[in-house]
Amino acid sequence: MHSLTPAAATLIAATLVGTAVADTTQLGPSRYLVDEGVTFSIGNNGISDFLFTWTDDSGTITDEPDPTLVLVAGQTYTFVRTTGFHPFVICDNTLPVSGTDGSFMRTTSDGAVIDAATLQPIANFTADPAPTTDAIVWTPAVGDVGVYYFTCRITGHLGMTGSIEIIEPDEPCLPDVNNDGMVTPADFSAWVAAFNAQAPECDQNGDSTCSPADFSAWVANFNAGC
Ligand SMILES: [Ca+2]
Ligand SMILES: [Ca+2]
Ligand SMILES: [Ca+2]
Ligand SMILES: [Cu+2]
Repeated sequence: MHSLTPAAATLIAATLVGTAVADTTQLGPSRYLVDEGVTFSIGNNGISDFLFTWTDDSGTITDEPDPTLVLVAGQTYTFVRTTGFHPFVICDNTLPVSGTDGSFMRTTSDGAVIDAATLQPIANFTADPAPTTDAIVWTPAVGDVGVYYFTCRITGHLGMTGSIEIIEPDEPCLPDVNNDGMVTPADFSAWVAAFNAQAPECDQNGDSTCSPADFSAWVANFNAGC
């Protein structure tokens, strides 16, 4: 059987340039892709906005007013209210709203309409205000892909509204052999280890076998990035 040494791996990896994969990507004004599960700490600005703060490998976003959150099915997101009043609820796309990213407005003051749009069971999709610790913990499934809204359950607080979009997960990132969320030269050593162990991660060309052909496939996948 062919075998590669870590020294050879280091030599080859030194010639490669990696691409980091962020957890939070700002897609536009008030629009954020958050592709790994995080905890959103949610304050508020009067009766105008919920203010979102979260931290991940990309850094910290602080007090973002009513962002549109693009979230990935299969990840677990936690929503915690950190200030008083203003129960935070997550609704489906039957909630009547107008506006766009960062400036959505609920267009109904009918509590029955809000409740009918709130995801079920309502108690699980309501984050009560502090000082409780009544977080929403949501792991949307692939079947949940679509558009949602969050809003304040207090009927007159129309401006405390924003959007959540659930998207399908990306294809697995093949060249990220060590599965640390980044494509770096360290993945070459990891690929060599997988090759020598005949581990599933060795297969970079999708033919379900681990062979020397997967070396050039790994290089191509690495250069393509994720
Ligand atoms: Ca607002
Ligand atoms: Ca990696
Ligand atoms: Ca293969
Ligand atoms: Cu409110």
